[in-house]
Amino acid sequence: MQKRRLVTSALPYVNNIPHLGNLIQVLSADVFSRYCRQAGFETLYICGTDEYGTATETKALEEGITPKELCDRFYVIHRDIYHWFGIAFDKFGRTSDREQTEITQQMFLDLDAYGFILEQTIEQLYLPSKEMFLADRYVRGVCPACAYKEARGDQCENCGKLLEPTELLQPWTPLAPGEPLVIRPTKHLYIDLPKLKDKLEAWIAEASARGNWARNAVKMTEAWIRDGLKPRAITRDLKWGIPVPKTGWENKVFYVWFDAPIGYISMTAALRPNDWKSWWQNQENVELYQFIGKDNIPFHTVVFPSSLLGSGRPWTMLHTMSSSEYLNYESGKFSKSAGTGVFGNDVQTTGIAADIWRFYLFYNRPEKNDTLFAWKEFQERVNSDLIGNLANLVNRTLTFYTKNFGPHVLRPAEHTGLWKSARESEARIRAHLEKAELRDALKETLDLADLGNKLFQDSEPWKLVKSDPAAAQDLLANLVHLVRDLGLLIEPYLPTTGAKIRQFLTVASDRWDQLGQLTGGLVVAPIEILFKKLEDEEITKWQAQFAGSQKERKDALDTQAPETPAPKIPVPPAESFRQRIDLRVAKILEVRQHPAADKLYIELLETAPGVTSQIVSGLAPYYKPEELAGHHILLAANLKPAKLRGEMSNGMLLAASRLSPTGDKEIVEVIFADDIAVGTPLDLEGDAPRAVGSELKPQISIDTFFATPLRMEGGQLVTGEVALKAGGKGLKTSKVLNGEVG
Ligand code: B3M
Ligand code: ZN
Repeated sequence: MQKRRLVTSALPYVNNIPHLGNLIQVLSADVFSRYCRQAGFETLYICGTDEYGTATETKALEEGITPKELCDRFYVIHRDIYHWFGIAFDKFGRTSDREQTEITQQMFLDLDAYGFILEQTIEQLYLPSKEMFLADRYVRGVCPACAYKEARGDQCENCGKLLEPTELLQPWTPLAPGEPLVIRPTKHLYIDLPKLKDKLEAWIAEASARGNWARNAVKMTEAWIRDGLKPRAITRDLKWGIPVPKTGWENKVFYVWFDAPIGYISMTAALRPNDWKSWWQNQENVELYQFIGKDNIPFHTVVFPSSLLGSGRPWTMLHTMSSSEYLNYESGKFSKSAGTGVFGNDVQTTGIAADIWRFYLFYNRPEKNDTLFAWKEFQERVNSDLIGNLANLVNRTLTFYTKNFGPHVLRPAEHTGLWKSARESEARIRAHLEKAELRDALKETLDLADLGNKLFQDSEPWKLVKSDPAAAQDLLANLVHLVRDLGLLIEPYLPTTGAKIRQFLTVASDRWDQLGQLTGGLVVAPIEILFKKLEDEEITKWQAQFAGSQKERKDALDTQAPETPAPKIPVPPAESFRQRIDLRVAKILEVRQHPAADKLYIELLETAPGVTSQIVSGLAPYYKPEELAGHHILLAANLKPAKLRGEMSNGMLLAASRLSPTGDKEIVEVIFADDIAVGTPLDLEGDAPRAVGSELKPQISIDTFFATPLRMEGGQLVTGEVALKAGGKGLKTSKVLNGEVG
C-alpha cells in the first residue's frame, strides 16, 4: 500500500510582505504536492502564518495596534498573494489559532514529564529606557562566526548559525539605536538537547539517508551536531506568544521557534479535528516532506525533531528535507528590510500571468546552488523555452491536426521511436520529483517537448499530408498524445496551463496513470494562444520600476558609504591591502565539475567553523578534485558574489602561477594552508592579527582586488615588500616560488 504524503512549507512570518525569494518554498511544496496528488498519493499540503514573537509585538507597538490586529491584516495579504500564485494548500492556517496553543502546551507538558525541561537563570540583554528584555530578533550585532554585521539575535542570516543574543559582538537594538544595552538576570525554561543527543543522532543518521535530505541540510546538521548540542531556551519575556502552562511562569511565553514548527501539526488539526493524528501520529503510513529555506535547516532537523522525540508520543517525523538555497535579485540579495526585489504584491501589477512567474522560478529554482533572478534571463527563458518550445508544440500540433483531420483523435499506431524516448523521459521526471528535484524534472519535461518539436519538424507533415494523408494523421495523432502527456507533466508547475491543455483535448482527469498511454478518444476543442511573448520595452520598464521604487531602498543607499575606488595615484600595496583586501583560511569540503564549463570546478568551502559557502575556480586543468578536497586554502573573502557560467561564486581561491621554463605553459600552484585553522584572517606582518570571526572588510569588486598586487617571493606570500601572516605563520608554496598570485 502507498504511504500517504504530508507536505509542508516553512510558515512565513506574518509581519512582512513576501518577495519572490520567499515564495520559492511555498511554490516548491505546491508543485510537489500537486505532483503527488496527480500521481495518486493521498496528500495534504499544510502551511500558514507564523505569528508570535518579538518582531510582531514590536511592529504592532510601533503602529499603535494590537499584535492580533497586525496579524489579521498581514494574514490576508499573505493568503491573497499565495492564492494569486495558484498555490493549492489543503490548509493555510495561523499559529494564533486555538489548536496551536493546545498542542504546544501539551508538547511542553510531555517534555517536562519525561525530564527534558531545565530551568536556568541567565544574563540577558536589557533595554533600560523601555524596561524590556531584548530577545532574539531585536538584538543586532556582529556574527561571531562569519562577522556579518547585521546578524540577528537568534540566527545569522548570512551564515545560518543559530545564536544566543548575548553571543553577538557589539550588540545594539534598532528600537533604540545608540543606547547601550545592559545585561540583567532572568529565568528561562530550556529543552535539554544534550540529554536527547543519542536518540537524536540515531534518528538523524537513519532519516537523512532514508529520506534523501538535501545536501545542504545534511552538511548543516552535521556541523551543528559537531559543534555540540547545548540546552536551548524555549521561553521569552514577551506578551505576544503562547502562555507557559506552569505556575510561576505566568509572565513568560514560549519562544516563537518552539511553537512555530508545531504549527504544521496544529494547522492539520484545525483542518481535520477528528483525524489529524492519523497524519501526525502515524509514522508507519505517512511520509513527511518539508520544504524550507536553508536558513531554517537546524530548526527542522535538530530542534523540532528533539521536541517530538522527547515528548514520548509516536510522532510522524521528517522524511524528506528539501531545503533550497537563496534566490538573489539582479545584482544583490532580495531583502525585505531594504525593499530590494520583486514582492508578491508587485508581481500582480505587471500583468504577467502567475504561470509565467512560476515557470521562471522553477526553471531557476535555487535547488543545489544560489541562483539569480535577472529580468533579461526571465524574458529569454520565457520566450524561448516556455513559449518557443512547449507552447509552440501544443499550438502547432493541435492546429495542424484539426485543420487537416477534424477534431477526433483516434488511437494511432504507436510511433515506437517517439514513445520509447518519451516513456524513458517520463520515468526520469518521476524519479526527479520523488527526490524533490523540481528543477531537474522541469528541464526534463522541456526536453521532451523539444523532442516532439524535432519529430514534427523532421517529418515535414505539411508535405506528408499530401503524399500520404493516413501516415500524416497517424504521426500527428501520436504527437497529440504527447501534447496530452506534456500537459499532465507541466500541470504541477503551471496549473492553469496544464488545465487548459487538458481542456483543449477534452481530457477530464489530471492523473498521471494516463502518461505514455495511446488511448485515443481525444477530441480537440477550439484552442487559444497560451502565452504572449515578453517584449523588450516591458522588461526594461519593469527593470527600472523594481530597481528603486521602495523608499527604504533609497534610504539604505543614501546611508551606505560608496566603495572606495581603486586608487589612481599609487598607494603602497601594503596600505591598499590593509584597507581593502580580506583573505581568510578556508577548507575545501567538496569539489565537483562545473556542469557548463570544462575548466571550472565548483568548490564547497568551510569558511568559518560550521559555515559553508560555494566558490567557482578555474583549476580543472591543473588539479584533480581529490588533490584539492580536504585542504585548507586562502580565500579572498570580501569579494562581491558573482555568477560564473550560471553558478554562484562567493569569493576566490588564491593560487600562484608562473610560465614554464620553455614559456609555453602556465604552472599553477594553489597556496595550501593545512596547518592553519579555518577562518583565520591574513594580516600584514607587524600588524596586530585579527581574530577568527572578526568582521570582514567592506565588499570589493574583482577589479579593486586586482589593483593590489599579491606575489610569491622566494616561496613566501607578500604584498609589496611585506609578508602576509595567518595565525602567526607565513604562507608558502613549494613549486611556484616566484610568481603572480590571483
Ligand atoms: N517563520 C522563518 C521564515 O519565515 C520562520 C519559519 C518557521 S517554519 C516553522 O523564514
Ligand atoms: Zn554569520
